[in-house]
Amino acid sequence: LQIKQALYYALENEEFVLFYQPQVCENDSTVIGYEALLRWSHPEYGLLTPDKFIEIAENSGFIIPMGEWVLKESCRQLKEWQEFYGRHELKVSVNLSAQQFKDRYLDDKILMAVEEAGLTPKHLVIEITESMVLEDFKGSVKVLDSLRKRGVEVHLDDFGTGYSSLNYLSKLPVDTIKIDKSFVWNIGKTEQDGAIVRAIIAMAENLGMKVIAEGVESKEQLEYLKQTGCHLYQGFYYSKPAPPVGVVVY
Ligand code: G
Ligand code: G
Ligand code: MN
Ligand code: NA
Repeated sequence: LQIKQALYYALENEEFVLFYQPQVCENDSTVIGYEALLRWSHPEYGLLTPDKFIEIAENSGFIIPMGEWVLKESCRQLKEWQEFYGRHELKVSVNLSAQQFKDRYLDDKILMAVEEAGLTPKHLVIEITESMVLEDFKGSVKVLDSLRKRGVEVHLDDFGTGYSSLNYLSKLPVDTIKIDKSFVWNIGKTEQDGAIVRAIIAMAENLGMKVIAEGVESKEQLEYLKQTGCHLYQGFYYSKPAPPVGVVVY
C-alpha cells in the first residue's frame, strides 16, 4: 500500500484523532480556548504525531481533505464543550499548512465547518506561520483580511524562528503572535534570551497584537512572562495535548 493511499484509507477508517491543548489567561486562570493537534492512531504503529506524516500529506495533496476534516471535527468538538460547560466564549485554534492556505476555497471551507457545527466564525482561530505568507505576501494579506472581516481570528505561530521581517509583520493582519517555545525555554538561562522575549512582547504591544507564550513548562517561566506583560500561555505547565476525554476546562 502506498503511503498516500494509506492516508486516504486512514481518513476513511477514522484513524485520525485530534488532541487538544488549553490556552490559559493568567489574569483569572481561565481557559480561553484549545489548540487542536492532529494525531494518527495507526493500527500497527500506534499514535503518530504530525512530524511523521504531515510532509507526505502536504506533498501528495492529501493535506486538503485532511485539513477539512480537522476543521470540521475541531468545530464539532468545540461546540460540544461550549454546550456542556456553558462556556460559549471558548475558541478552537487550528493549524493550517501552506497548501491549505493557498487553497482558493479556504474561505468557504472555514465558514462551512463553522456553520455546520452551529458556531460563529469568531469561535475559530487559524494558526499560520511566517513562511506561509512570504511567498505571496499581498495575496496572503487579502486572504487574512477577508477571514478577519468575517470574525475569524488569526494567530502567527512559531514566531521568531522564521524569516521574521519586522517590516512585513507590521503589515500582516494578525491578532496574536505566538512566541516560539525555544525562546520560552531559554528564560532564566541567559540574559539575551530574556531580552528576545521582552522585545517580542513590547513589539506586539506596539503593533496592537496579543501574545501567547508557547511551551510554558515551569513556574519560573510563567512568572517571568507575567512580569514582562504576557498574559496568555500554553504549555505542559498547564496541560499536555490530550484527547477530548482528558481535556481540562477551568
Ligand atoms: O503536538 P505536536 O507534535 O502535535 O505538533 C507538531 C506540529 O504539527 C506543529 O508544528 C503543528 O503546527 C503541526 N500540526 C498539528 N496539528 C496539525 C494539523 O491539524 N494540521 C497541520 N497542517 N499541522 C498540524
Ligand atoms: O508548531 P506548533 O506550535 O503548532 O506545535 C505545537 C507543538 O508544541 C506540539 O507538538 C505540542 O505538543 C508542543 N508543545 C506544546 N507545549 C509544550 C511544552 O510545554 N513543552 C514541549 N516540549 N512541547 C510542547
Ligand atoms: Mn500551532
Ligand atoms: Na509553535
